[in-house]
Amino acid sequence: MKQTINEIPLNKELHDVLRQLGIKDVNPAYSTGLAWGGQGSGTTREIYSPADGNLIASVSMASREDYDHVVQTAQEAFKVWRKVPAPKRGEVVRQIGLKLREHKEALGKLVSYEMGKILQEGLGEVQEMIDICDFAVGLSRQLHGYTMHSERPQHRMYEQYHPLGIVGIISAFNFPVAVWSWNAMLAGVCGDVMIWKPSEKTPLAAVACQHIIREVLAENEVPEGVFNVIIGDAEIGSLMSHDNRVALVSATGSTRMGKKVGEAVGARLGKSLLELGGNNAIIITESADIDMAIPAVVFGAVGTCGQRCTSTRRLIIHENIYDQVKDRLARIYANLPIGHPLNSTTLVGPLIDKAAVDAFRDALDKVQQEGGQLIVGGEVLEGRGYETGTYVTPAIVEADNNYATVQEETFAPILYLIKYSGDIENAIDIQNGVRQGLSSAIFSTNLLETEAFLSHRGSDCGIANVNIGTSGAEIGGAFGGEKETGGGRESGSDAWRVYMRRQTNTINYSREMPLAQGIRFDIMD
Ligand code: UN1
Repeated sequence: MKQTINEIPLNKELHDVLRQLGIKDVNPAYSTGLAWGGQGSGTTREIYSPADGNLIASVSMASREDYDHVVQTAQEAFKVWRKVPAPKRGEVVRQIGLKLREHKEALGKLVSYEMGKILQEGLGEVQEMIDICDFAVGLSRQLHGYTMHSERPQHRMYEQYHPLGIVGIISAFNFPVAVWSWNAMLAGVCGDVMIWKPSEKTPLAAVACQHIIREVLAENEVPEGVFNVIIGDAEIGSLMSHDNRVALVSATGSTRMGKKVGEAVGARLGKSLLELGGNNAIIITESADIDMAIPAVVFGAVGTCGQRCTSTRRLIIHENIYDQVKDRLARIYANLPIGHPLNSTTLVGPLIDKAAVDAFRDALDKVQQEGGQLIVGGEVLEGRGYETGTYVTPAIVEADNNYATVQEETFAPILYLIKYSGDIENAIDIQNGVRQGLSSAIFSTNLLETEAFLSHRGSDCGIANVNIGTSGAEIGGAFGGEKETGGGRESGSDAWRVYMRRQTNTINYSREMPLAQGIRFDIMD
């Protein structure tokens, strides 16, 4: 049964938001660009807002048959899309960027309401989509390879990049739309076709994006199935990972999930792009401008309620300024405005669900058993406005980097304070002393310290910032990390290359047939 948005108990403003986004009924199992459908696997999933507990939508979960149908539609679309010149594909992405500008407010609100991040961050996420569209448009005229000089006379060599085919995109709840767009807009100009499996916790934002894109596809007579979305659980992710028809699987989420995807894709020698857990630290040295460091730390640690993969989880502070930093942070944390994410004065919204609250509480219990000292926060809020049980007070804990709890990524607002003494090398050792390697930062006004942090003996992360926090990267740089973070790079720089296959071409325009390496192979003819 299809459910129309009029049947959903939402306030008028959110009805208007869904209408503006073109959503009239909300339970498709999949969309292949121009068609919505799917019987689903028989199960529906109800989506409740973590902000106020209201039912936003129920969506059908895709079945194996639905999945196959989407793959076949994508395969057909690829035959056409790959023939469209890249700058013309860029033109379609340019129009998607324009539509996103039109719908920025509405989509930002939906992201905020469905996921729980504050409106400012919801809008920022849509801005990130607009930015990657602009980036991809420029890129559509720059998908270039090198040319080389051949060792043989009247020969030339060059390399070119061709589209891969189907790109599977598995995205996480915390960035329900932006991380998909990093992949989809680049892969789109590269000539690939996309199958997007959004998090089953935030499918509605994905449905909204598909509505926005659908208009652009129709206006440009782009075939059904260039951009596809499929709503399903882990089984769909697993089908994609094992499926030879899916050339690249780009997955964002936990290290546990990424290992499964990486293993399955690796076993069939497919390509994967993994953006997994982080355990990001900021080092504050004795020479730091503390007035600059404090707001960066607070945004990094409590922004998105600590649910970014780039969230600041560890603060490594020089012993001479440790108490000063600790006291200032504790004062700020005691007064953080925590509440409904669409309320403009709120800085901290809810966690995504009760399971996240349990993980938050468990980590705090464990770290205290290990010897950690809770300085502030750690409560689950109750009472008016907090009826969902998903609102918590961000916590600060004094801890040791070697505690098992500190070594884990807990997707919640817990900031571990770690004291260091001596020189910068000690701080860097602590910073690198975890299994994850996504983002890192140093606050220092001493060039010797900042350069040590950036040197080959410095941070081992994919992102290393100076006098900027760990989160909130711009789309222009390559985004991703080392070690258990998975090694993938998405978004800016030359990350586009992973969405294409590279081909080396050697062309002989002489009338001779010389072999490379001077090999003589004289046949009798
Ligand atoms: C993520 O949390 O998966 O750098 C992505 C940032 C954002 C993207 C985060 N631009 O925090």
